[in-house]
Amino acid sequence: MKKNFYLLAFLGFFSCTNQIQYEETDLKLWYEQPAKSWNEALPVGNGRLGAMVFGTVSRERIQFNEETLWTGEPHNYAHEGAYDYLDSIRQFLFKGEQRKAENLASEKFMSVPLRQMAYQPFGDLIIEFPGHEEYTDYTRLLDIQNAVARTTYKVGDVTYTREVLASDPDQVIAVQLDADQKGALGFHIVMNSPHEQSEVMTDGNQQTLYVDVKDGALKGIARIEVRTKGTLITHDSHIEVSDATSATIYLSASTNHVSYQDVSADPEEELSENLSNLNGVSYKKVREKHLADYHKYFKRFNLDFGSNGREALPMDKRLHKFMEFPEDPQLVALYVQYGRYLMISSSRPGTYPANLQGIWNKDLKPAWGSKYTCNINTEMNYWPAELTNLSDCHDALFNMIEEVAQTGKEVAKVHYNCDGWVLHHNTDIWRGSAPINASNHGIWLGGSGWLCSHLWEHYLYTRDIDFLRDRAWPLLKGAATFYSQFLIEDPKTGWLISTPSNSPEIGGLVAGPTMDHQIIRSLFKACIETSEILGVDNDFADLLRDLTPKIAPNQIGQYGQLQEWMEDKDNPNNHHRHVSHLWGVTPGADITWETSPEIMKAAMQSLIYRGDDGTGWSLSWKINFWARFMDGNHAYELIKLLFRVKEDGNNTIRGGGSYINLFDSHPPFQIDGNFGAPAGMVEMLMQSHQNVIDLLPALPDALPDGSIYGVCARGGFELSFSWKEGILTDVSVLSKAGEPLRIRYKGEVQEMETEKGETYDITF
Ligand code: FUC
Repeated sequence: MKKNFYLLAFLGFFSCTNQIQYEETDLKLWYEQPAKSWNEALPVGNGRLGAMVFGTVSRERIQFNEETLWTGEPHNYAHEGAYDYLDSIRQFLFKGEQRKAENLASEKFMSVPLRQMAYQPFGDLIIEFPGHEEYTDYTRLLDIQNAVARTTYKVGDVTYTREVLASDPDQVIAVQLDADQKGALGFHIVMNSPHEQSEVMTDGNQQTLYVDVKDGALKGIARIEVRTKGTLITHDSHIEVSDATSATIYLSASTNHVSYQDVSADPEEELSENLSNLNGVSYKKVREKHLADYHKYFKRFNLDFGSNGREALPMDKRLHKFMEFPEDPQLVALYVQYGRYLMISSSRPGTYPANLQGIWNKDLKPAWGSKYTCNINTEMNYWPAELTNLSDCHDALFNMIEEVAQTGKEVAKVHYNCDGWVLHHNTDIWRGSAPINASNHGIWLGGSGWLCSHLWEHYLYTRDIDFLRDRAWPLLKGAATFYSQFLIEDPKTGWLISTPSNSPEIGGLVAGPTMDHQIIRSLFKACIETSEILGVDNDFADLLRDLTPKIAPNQIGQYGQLQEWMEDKDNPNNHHRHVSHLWGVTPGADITWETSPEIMKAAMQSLIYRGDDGTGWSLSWKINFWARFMDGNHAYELIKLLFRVKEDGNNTIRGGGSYINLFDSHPPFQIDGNFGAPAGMVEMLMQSHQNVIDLLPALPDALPDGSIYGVCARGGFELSFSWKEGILTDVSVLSKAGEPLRIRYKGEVQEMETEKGETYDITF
């Protein structure tokens, strides 16, 4: 646009960056070279805005996202007239004519359109540093204790430091550039975008990127503002800074999305407000506010397994070393904390939940649309939320459930002529809830029930009765209402079954997959208990009491396995990544060693047949299973598989693993494993799903010493405990809800009344 000189002194913004004290921490991912690809770059995020920092020297790339930029537009995906075919589909299945059922369903029963929409990248911030082609003393790191990414290097005898953070209180991504010698900093900065319909305008110390998503109604605006005491020149295409010692760049981005029904927001309004709120505010202040805010979440929990010094290795070398010598206790603790970091960075109260890639995505056509797959992935993202003391981050998931319950009401009526609401195996930002992709796996009925278990679990952990009454109950009741009308008597067995459905994503369309029944039973149980707690809806609870024992039970098959279907047709040589019929073991609690030891044994047998390998999330689920089977050493075997190094273009390892930025690899990158594994790792140390808190139920030999602080248990308890040479040494329990405490170690149970707010030291 225009070319002018723009001196920031004029505006009165000064950043006193020389006063920033960079903290030392072992909780970091660090490297001796810049990222060669996106899967080596380091993620920052504030729940809404996310960025991947490459740390490339002469041309820095910071690829960014905003969580509401998707393809598509508000849309009702229900298939008018679908219900007319429900009975015929069921009858085909009852007669064993699966192909006919699938064909009819493909034609008449699927979502319109068949596929849902995709999450989009926003743009790239490119900062060029002329003359920095040769450099020495390079390091880059992600400090997860403080949620900052930092790169340092030297050109000649000048040390340059860059720091990037995503601030929730200030709603910006902030980039701080420093040289340790006066006037030695100079760079060119520009934004660009992979979107065909995008445009950049430069004005003074600001550049604005306008993005218009090609296939849909969403538009985004991103703006950077450069603040420096150096010389700033505005060019048509970029902003040039020279003779500076430091510079701060604030990036803000917004879209016109309001909700799944409404795209009438003015992105300019939110964006300029966020930037103008920072008028006169230094990076140091933004950083201080960011740290205080982040620490509020992060510091509630700590985990220490000791160290054998491997943190001295950069992460790429460290992972390779682990593959050879799988002892690195600090890496396991770091992985748990990295999961918490990613959760705080992708899920804040008021935002939307983490999708298949959290909030980080570089592709216009990301794998599986980077949507919300609800037959494992989305739920797995929230497994560590309550357990690792990030209960408030769970709110992001609840926001989505509330929306999907609205669209799911329509689908319940149009497809099943039922009241209540239903979600099949996927949703997107438009909250599609009808069955998508193909009838052999899209018609799966468990999405709504599984998501509801998160609302109930939130209550079990927090005992927040207002939440249960005002937010959870209408959703639980709606989902259970649907299933109570949808379940139908199986002509062969007389049991109530879920049909048509499938056992995710194996075996095609069937009548009565085991998983659905486990989910529905658990939901009914939660509803009956809620009705008792709140003293409401007794008649509805009575209906569920009547239906529950009629639902097809877990069955043991010919190979000693837990049957995945009504018929005893499991193939013990099938190593499929999904293990859905073990839902009742975890995340459900339908099957336990105490309540149903035979079924538990059969479930374990099923998992042995399935084998140890799998995609990233599958490995992570198996860590959780082995923790519940109380075999910590087997769980550790899965950790070894999850820590296999995956490098772009290196296909020697076929299953899941970890990229060198510790992102979970399906492959490709999918964030679920980053969340599922931490839950399993912590469940090796503590479990609370059996009306008792179990200490060290599945401690692997590889983690003989350690301590944990701030881990949460159902009943509103927060625990801290330590162990040495595999033996528990001390335990203290904070009672946040005044519930009675039952706690167990090596078979010895202690029981006591507690008072809200009191901490109890327990000795075994
Ligand atoms: C389900 C899984 C795949 C993948 C996809 C996003 O379809 O079966 O492995 O995780 O979701």
